[in-house]
Amino acid sequence: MSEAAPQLQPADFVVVANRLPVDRTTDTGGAVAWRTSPGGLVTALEPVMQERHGAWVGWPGAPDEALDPFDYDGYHLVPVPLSGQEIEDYYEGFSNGTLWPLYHDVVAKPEYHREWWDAYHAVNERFAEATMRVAGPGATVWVQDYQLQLVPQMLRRRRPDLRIGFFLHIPFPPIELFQQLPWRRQIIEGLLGADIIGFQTPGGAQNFTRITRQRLKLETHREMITLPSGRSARAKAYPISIDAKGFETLAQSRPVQDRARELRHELGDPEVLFLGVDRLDYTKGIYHRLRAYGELVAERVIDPRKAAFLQVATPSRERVEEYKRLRDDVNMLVGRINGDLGDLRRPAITYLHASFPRAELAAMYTAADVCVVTPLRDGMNLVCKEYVACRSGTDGALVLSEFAGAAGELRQAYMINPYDINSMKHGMTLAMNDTVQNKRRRMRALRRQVFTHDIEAWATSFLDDLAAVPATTAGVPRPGVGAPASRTGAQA
Ligand code: ADQ
Repeated sequence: MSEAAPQLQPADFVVVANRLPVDRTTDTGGAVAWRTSPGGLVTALEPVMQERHGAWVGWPGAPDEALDPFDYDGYHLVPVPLSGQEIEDYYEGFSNGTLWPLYHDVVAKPEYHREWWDAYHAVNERFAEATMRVAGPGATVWVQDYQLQLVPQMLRRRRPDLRIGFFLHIPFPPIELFQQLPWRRQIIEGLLGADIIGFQTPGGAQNFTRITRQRLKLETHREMITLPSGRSARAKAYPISIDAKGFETLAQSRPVQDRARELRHELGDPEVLFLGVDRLDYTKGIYHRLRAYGELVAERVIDPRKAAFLQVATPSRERVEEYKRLRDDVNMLVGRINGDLGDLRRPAITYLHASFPRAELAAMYTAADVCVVTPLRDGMNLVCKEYVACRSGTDGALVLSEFAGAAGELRQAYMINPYDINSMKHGMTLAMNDTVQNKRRRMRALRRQVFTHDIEAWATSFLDDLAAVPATTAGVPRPGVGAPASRTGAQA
């Protein structure tokens, strides 16, 4: 799929993300090629990339790999290399051992290490450098997620002509938690380098605005934050979504419909099929959910001869300690529940620790009567939206945690508090036993929301807002938050 392109033309639209949107494949003859990695972000941005002469800056996914930029599917890919040590310190360390738990309500304990921070800073500089080189005069740059929060400011210092957007895919925590971070001031100033800072929920945007007001003493008015230079930054919610139509079409296809029937059969043709689909992450509440289900089975509220629970979990961040522990805990819990409660014909819970192709996921969503989504905290959560998109028969029931960003939109779900095991048990029971009429009414409302607010609408609303930011003259420095903290008098 990829063609070599040594001559790199300046791009008018640049996406900057930790990972490139492609995976490397090697065929049987040893030839290397690149394949688009599945994901909503790529799907949504590809048309814009192709139209606007785009470039995507990101890490190719393997250590110590210095690759030249190349053309792919009508846009540029600009690989940023990371050493093995940087993967440990910047990615597994600061991104996933410090920021991830801190931003998810400290559901695991964040670790603060100066060498992790140093690597985070250095890698952010490298991303900013690579972006600066590929972005044409006055280009639009869209920086993605928590791994790259310093990039907006670093970029603005180097290239005041750029329009810079930033989107945070995970929650932004309340000030009471955020202020634990030894490098809190640098992170806030890093983000303020953007013209628009996008969050999943209004709550996240408000947390951020409040911090700039209270700790940096900046003036704010609703979404707008005025910087000492006079420039404004806007903190606003843009709830991300999925390619709803794409999922629906896939789910309605003959092979997926057949596979859904086959799946139910393989699971013993249960009367009720529960489903959980997650990355194996401690924020997703997998352990809590399975415990609640185990209790329902133990109490015979659910009869394991009539019901089945399919839980699939993609392996994730396996070198990070907390994730290894979770993997063991879930294995042990499933073993215990099945040992105590399953029978020869059917385990109470079928647990698959693996990643599946999109079509197989669509078959699972199609097959499941109840989808159980119970994060302790989640920026948005796309699984619940994918499930809804696949239910074109307007049947099925969604059990959803109040702590998922999606809860703000999917109000007709069976809402639960994942910290309250009784609430979870009640939600699952209600979803299972509710009248067909009620379920349909709820599902119709959920589907309306997901189909009218899909990934394309998300990207368009962010990019339209960014395009409306007053243009700057290429090459003429425009005032920014590049000012050191002392000049702003800021003390975060
Ligand atoms: P994630 O934490 O990865 O994303 P989520 O939004 O649920 O969480 O997305 C997971 C994706 O992985 C879904 O598209 C799902 O289909 C897929 N997936 C899950 N299990 C799988 C399996 N076993 N095999 C194959 N695919 C699987 C972060 C934030 C979220 C936010 C997204 C997007 O944590 O809150 O919604 O970014 O912004």
